[in-house]
Amino acid sequence: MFKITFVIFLRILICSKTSLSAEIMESAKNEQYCGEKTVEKGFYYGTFPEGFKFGTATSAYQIEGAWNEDGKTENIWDRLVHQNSAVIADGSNGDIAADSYHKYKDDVKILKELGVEFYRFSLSWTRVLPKGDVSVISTEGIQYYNDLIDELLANGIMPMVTIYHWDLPQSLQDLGGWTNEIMAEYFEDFARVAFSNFGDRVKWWITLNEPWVQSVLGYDFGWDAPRLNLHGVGGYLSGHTMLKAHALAFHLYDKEFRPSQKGKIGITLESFWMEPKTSDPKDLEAAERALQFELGWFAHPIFSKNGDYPPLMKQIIGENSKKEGLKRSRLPSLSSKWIELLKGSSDFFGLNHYTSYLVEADENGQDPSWRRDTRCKTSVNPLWPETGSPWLKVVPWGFRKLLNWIKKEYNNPDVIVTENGVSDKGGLADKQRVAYITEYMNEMLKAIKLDGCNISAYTCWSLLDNFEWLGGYTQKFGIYSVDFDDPERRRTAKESAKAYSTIIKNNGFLKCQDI
Ligand code: GBH
Repeated sequence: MFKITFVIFLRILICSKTSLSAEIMESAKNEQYCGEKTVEKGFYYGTFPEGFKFGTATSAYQIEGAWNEDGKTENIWDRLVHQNSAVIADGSNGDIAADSYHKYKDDVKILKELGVEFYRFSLSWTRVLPKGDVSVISTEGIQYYNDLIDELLANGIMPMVTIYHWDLPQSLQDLGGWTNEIMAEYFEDFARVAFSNFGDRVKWWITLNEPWVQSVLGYDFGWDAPRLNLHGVGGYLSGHTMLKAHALAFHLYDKEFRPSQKGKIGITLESFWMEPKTSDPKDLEAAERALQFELGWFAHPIFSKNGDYPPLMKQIIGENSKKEGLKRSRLPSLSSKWIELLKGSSDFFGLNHYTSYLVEADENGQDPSWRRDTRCKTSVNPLWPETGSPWLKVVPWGFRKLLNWIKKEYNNPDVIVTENGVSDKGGLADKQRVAYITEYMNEMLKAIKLDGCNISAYTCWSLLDNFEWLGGYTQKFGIYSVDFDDPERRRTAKESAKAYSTIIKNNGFLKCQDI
């Protein structure tokens, strides 16, 4: 009783800024008398669990530039931007981008200034393997990543390396890219080169970034590179190969490298939160279908108890294929060997999350396609704040719901949020990004503290303004701006960088500082 009264007394004292001796202030801070475990007006004041890690991320094609330097050859994004610049919002490309190939020391400097514990970046496949296969290993390519990794470690920042973030060698695309199952083995070979050259210092590996995006946008919608309109077929083939590629790399690491290198390896999947548009059971089912067709497609084989593709996907695509007069499902089947290899093949659940959609049932889809198979239509609530990207609205509560769905669906896996962030049109006073990061991180904190979700790290996308794929340089995601008119590509902290730094320093949200 006395203790509680004392705590309340302290809280009143501190929060009303009554002068206290520095000593008491310090002890109050340490013991978190500033309001741990209180939710006020929907905001949770409290701190992240001990050991929780904060980082920030980029990807090779989006920041490196030096697209043809030191022996690097063409990848599928180089090909797309050079042959078809009209599909990029500002007709731009990643030829120079943030020039991180030459400016990586500047990147490490700002990472240090931010106070993050880790940095997630990706390897450019053709920079390391100019022929796509292992017949040539580029000394300069290996040197670049060695230098970056060493510079990070010298500054106390842990590298988290994504082996593949969408930039397949064009030479391998010419063999069919991810629709050709042999790609799984080429990927395994590339992963071996990565583990043997960098694994002595890299303890956090991500095999693939967002296989759903690469498969559906690249091989079904025909938007992103390689921009193939293989509706209803290409995306499923690509996803199938990417799953196998992941499993091969995981087991390669697990058997041959983990015993000596002792790191962790997993996959990064992306998902929107899918909110039923109405309480009509048809829309509830539609929202569940949408989640299974996006996240479940890749998560079910790896993280569920039974493995394999989600039963719902197998059933729907199988039925549709039959109706179309096909002999077999457009969704290839996983043999029991692959089901076993995939099951449990990830040390953590890497999650990229940005926004939410409203989902309703839709039976009017046209040609065989991923979209029609889902029998869903998505929309947004006009009240959700807009951002610099048409597809991205600010819906913080969707993050918490998604984290809870993952907890329930996959038995509360260890989730690492490998991307979360927002775009605008530029400027250093990025108030909307400050609010977005604060609110999304707060929903994540609620998922941990109030819902018992297992989440051990958070990664803000992105460290830098960069080449936003089809959006070119028109959509800025950085917490640091990059002056793309300056040959030096000077980096400057935005307000969001400072806000993120403060959250990291406080390990969460302390009430007193806001009052
Ligand atoms: C991430 O994907 C990527 O990993 C990262 O490279 C990227 O910079 C970041 O998002 C921000 O976009 O405009 O209609 O073509 C997140 C999932 C899926 C979001 C594809 C953008 C394109 C929609 N992305 N989507 S559209």
